[in-house]
Amino acid sequence: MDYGANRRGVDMGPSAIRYAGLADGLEDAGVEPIDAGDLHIPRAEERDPDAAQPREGNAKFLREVGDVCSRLSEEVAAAIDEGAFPLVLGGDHSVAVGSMGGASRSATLGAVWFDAHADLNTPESSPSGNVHGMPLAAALGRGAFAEMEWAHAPNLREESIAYVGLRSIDEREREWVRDSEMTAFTMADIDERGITAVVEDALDIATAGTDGIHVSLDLDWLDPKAAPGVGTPVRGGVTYREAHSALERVSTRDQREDVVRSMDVVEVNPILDERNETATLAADLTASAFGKRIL
Ligand code: B3U
Ligand code: MN
Ligand code: MN
Repeated sequence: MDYGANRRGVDMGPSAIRYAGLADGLEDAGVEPIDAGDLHIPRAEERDPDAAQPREGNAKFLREVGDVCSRLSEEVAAAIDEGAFPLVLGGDHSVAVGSMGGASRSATLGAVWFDAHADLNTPESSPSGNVHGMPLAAALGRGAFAEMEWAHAPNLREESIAYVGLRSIDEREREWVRDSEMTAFTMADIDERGITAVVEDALDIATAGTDGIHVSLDLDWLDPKAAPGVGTPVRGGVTYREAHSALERVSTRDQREDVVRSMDVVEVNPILDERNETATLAADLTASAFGKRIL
């Protein structure tokens, strides 16, 4: 879906990622992929973005996002119950509310958030009204989301959330991240300490005291040179190699400790992409996260 994004087109992300060879990459990683297909998403043109506004603030297509996330949450919870691993392809980042809602239903959950942005706006604070800038606030039930049952991820632990690669943050978000129990590793931390050490720390934080973790990969985490096909590119992101290294760390940890419960890969926008490069990168990084290696 693209209800939560600032630019149209991320709804085509899943097709592009599939076309780029996701299933083959997962098989190379030793995984048996089952494609559960797409959730039905009514066309945005037929909907009024302002039909269900919160009492205060602005959140476009809130009803539609809520409806999709409720259905997604059911699917994710059912997949986990069946012993499968839910890999959710966005779509814009608001789908993560459904992923984390489903994954935290029967387990305490931490999260590693690979993103340029903090995604902690509430409808009251959002400068854009785009829900893709709000999924963590929604899942934590902050601000206007407190009253929305679909938004709240029941057992997501704030102190077990770690950002990796943060570099674009709004004023209110900055205060909230500082005041929160979350841990933020910014691009400056990666510059200083290297991607490997930072990702290991993020995994330590997310796994400590939780039953498992959600991994959320927003493609705008990468530098726009490596991932041009995103709606809100921000210069100064991680490189192609750093990104692979990071997701390889995730899989190594998971192979050792079986900690990853769910993952989403979001914000690939084929309209803005160059020859499906960003979708291909998304597929390759996902394969790395599931254990695909060079040798
Ligand atoms: N923080 C801004 C920009 C943004 C957040 N996430 C994305 N863009 N992709 C906002 O609109 O909330
Ligand atoms: Mn995001
Ligand atoms: Mn982002």
